[in-house]
Amino acid sequence: MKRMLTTLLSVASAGVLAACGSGPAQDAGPAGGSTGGAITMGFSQVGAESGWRTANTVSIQDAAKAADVDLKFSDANGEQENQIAAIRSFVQQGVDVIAFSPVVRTGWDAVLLEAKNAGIPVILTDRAVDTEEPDVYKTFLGADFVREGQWAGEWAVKEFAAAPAPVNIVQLEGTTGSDPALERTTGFAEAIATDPKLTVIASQTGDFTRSGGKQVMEAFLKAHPKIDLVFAQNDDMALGAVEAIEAAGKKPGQDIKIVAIDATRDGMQALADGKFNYLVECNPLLGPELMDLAKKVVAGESVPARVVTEDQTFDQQQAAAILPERKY
Ligand code: GYE
Repeated sequence: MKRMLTTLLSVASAGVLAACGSGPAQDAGPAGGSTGGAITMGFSQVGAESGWRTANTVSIQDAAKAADVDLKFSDANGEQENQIAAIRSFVQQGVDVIAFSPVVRTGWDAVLLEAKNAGIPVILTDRAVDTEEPDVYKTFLGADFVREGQWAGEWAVKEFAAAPAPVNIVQLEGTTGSDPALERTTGFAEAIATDPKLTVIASQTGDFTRSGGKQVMEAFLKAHPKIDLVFAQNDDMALGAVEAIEAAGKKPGQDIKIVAIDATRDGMQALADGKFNYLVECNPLLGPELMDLAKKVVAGESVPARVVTEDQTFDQQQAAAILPERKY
């Protein structure tokens, strides 16, 4: 399947836009919560699988209040069918705009067409979908996941430049079929292909959770006597891997190196402590920019078809320096 949006129309930095205005101080709460405001947004969140996700949810709820957006927030607990049901209910309620972070990339055509036929604009937040249907969403706000994977791979190539062959890598993948898992795998593979000495000897999903990362890493440690590097597709799985490596009597960051993606506070702490070796950031603070795009879409203004967030990378020294001011 071909991804519908290929044009990069604008680059914007999420999380830096200051939201203004003061909405009612009610809690958006879990499923069905409502803040009362100028426009109504139905938002379907993936779940609460990671530190990144929690920071993302807080950002969206806070930004809705600040922007006077009446937010109907629904948590899908990692299930696509829950997201489809939530979106259907937003259509029935006649919200002004629907936003969602799709748990996986495929299987959205029917519900996206229902929203389109009801005249309700949709904004993809954080993750993309695969669809052949035209005009079923207005914009996609989120990071460049291929680039994130490439950054992790480029660091690995440099880090092991002088090491003897082979360099054995194990990969902890995110949720199977999700946009970030697919694209981070692609980007990482592309980058390490520049040095044939680096090989991914095992790759399995840890579902973006700490317990998943720990379990998979325990199995990898049993099956593979020589592991040089863990590439974890998010911080939580890398933190789970740290637990598994320590339980096996080895030193994470030294005996087995770790590169991960997200750069949340817990990840940054592990990097500053020398348990991780490198982090690629994925900014979860999408709320202010999402509210801004939603207001424009509802007002009939044109918005870029793709809004890419800006991310950076951190080594151990940079992590120690930035930690005191890291908010998420
Ligand atoms: O990296 C991971 C989360 O979609 C970018 O989902 C997001 C990813 C993030 O569970 O921690």
